[in-house]
Amino acid sequence: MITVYGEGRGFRVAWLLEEMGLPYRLRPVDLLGGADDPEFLAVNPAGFIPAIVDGEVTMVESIAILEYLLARYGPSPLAPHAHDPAFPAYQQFLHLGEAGLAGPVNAVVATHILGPEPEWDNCTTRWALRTFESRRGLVARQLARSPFMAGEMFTAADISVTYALQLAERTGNAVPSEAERAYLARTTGRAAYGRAMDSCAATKAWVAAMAG
Ligand SMILES: N[C@@H](CCC(=O)N[C@@H](CS)C(=O)NCC(=O)O)C(=O)O
Repeated sequence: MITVYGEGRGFRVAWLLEEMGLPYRLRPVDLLGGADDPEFLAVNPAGFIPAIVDGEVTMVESIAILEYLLARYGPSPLAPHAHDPAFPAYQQFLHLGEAGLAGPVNAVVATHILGPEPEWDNCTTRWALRTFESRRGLVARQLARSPFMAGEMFTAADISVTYALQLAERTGNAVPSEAERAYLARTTGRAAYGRAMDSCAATKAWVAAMAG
């Protein structure tokens, strides 16, 4: 049984596990509560989420975890083979979803959570948002060409990018374009997305609270 520690980007992991039909349990981690959590810190002494424990394997970094699960428990249509024409775009957008999109948004979100309001607008947060927007342009270009990041088929790259676009929208850092909205409807309309949302109680509560 795979244990997923923490939601946030752990949602990506839960979604993939649901897509692949692999059993898992979600172990909540309260990052903001500041509570001592020795069991979690023994898994990830760096104290960030998500982390997984799969038997002898302990891992962090959501995209690396997706790649691990696909490689160890695949093959899966969610990860095109290296010689598949969809592979380069798959690999690029799988990583761009974190390195180019969600990562920069993190700088803005963390500043808002941790810093006093007069410090929210600074050169680092402005840089982070410009970085996010420029990479978002690559997503827009891809959506003008194909329904999913790697082409005609839904892949783990869409799990990565969907999470990033949702993070930016939910934290008030982006308003989805019409093409992004249609894309998000395609990706989040999947049954596995709904099951992941059901198992990620904190994410579900956050989204419900936002919907009013
Ligand atoms: N690149 C990492 C980012 C992980 C990350 O920033 N996680 C956030 C919550 S989603 C977190 O734990 N922040 C608190 C911290 O970094 O101490 C990944 O994709 O897993």
